[in-house]
Amino acid sequence: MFVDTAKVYIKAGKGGNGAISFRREIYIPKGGPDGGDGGKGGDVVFVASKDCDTLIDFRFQPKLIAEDGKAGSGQKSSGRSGKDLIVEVPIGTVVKRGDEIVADLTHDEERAIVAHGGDGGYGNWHFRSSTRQTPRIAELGNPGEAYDAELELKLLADVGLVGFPNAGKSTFLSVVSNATPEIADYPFTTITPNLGVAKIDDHSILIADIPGLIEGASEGKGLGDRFLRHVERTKVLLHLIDVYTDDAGKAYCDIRKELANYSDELASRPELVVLTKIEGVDQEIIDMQMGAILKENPDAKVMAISAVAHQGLTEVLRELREMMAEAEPEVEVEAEAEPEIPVITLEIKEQKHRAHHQKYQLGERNAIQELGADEATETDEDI
Ligand SMILES: Nc1nc2c(ncn2[C@@H]2O[C@H](COP(=O)(O)OP(=O)(O)OP(=O)(O)O)[C@@H](O)[C@H]2O)c(=O)[nH]1
Ligand SMILES: [Mg+2]
Repeated sequence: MFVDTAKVYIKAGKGGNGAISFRREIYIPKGGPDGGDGGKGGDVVFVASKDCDTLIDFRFQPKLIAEDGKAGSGQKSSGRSGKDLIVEVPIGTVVKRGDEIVADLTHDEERAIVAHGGDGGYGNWHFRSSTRQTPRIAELGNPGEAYDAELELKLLADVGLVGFPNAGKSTFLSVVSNATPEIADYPFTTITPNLGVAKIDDHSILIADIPGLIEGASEGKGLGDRFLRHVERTKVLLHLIDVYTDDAGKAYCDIRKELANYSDELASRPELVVLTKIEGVDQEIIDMQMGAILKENPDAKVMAISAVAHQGLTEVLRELREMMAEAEPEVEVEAEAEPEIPVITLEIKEQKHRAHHQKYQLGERNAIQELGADEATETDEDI
């Protein structure tokens, strides 16, 4: 089953608590504080994978929770960090938190942290100072990010096929590409999108075939217009019209109206209009239907093909290729710049340390309150 939306709960791990502990060793009656820091909570990380093509798994696993960090312990031991939760998603997955887009994974193996784990708390070893030799305070770990997310799959293709049911969209895809979509002489044969790669003049064109649209699709008629999400990100639309239709001009306008109702952006996408099934049809009829389309839109680019007789296909692919290049001029790829290496100087470390001390200069009572005394991890180690 092809599933292109899912709702999931995402939660990163909580940071481990810092420990309150004091050194207890024979011959050292008053050992100093030695409570270690808590470990960082695990992140929730999404990775796009070409081996994954629907969001169906998330319907069965709606909670994605990364591991918490472990608490610190005595002898300045830091707690172990929580493991990141790595989740594979299809290429083209958009992660939304309300209206905010948290991630949009468009390439194979692209990664995004969709929820950050909380930092671990400092152990009491961090809070020693000349005036406070027995700090009975430690920090709690921070909670990890958590939210309800909406996942949406929007296929990434160069060309999107639109048109009425039976216009010949899947047939076109099957003859120009490696795809093997279902084809039949009844409307709504295609109920889930198909992708195929066509080759033309040493270039590849990724084409998306979606279910047919009908008048009123934007109000839910037929299969509705929700599949248009899969052509939303294409560079060019290929609008197919059956040459046997009564009035190609009206057919053209009906589909244009549905595209406009879906989004202005989609309606303004470069479009190639193509009459299909022209083998065995008089040139007069073809000209008449082309004229009817041009009457509605004098700027329309109109061509004619027969997928069955392999007529006009190369010309259409070449035109699509040119339109794609115009839509997105190819940029010469520059050598990748050296990634900037973050430099942490001793000075920055010192500043961090000082900031922490200042925070707790308020006095032990405040700090303990902040910790919630009973929540602290207390370790006494006797040897
Ligand atoms: N004669 C002729 N028939 C064609 C041609 N292309 C497609 N057909 C026929 O038209 C019918 C519909 O073709 P499909 O490719 O399934 O049409 P579609 O646009 O994908 O239809 P939906 O998936 O229902 O939206 C089938 O019976 C095809 O065999 C063509 O070039 N010539
Ligand atoms: Mg089809």
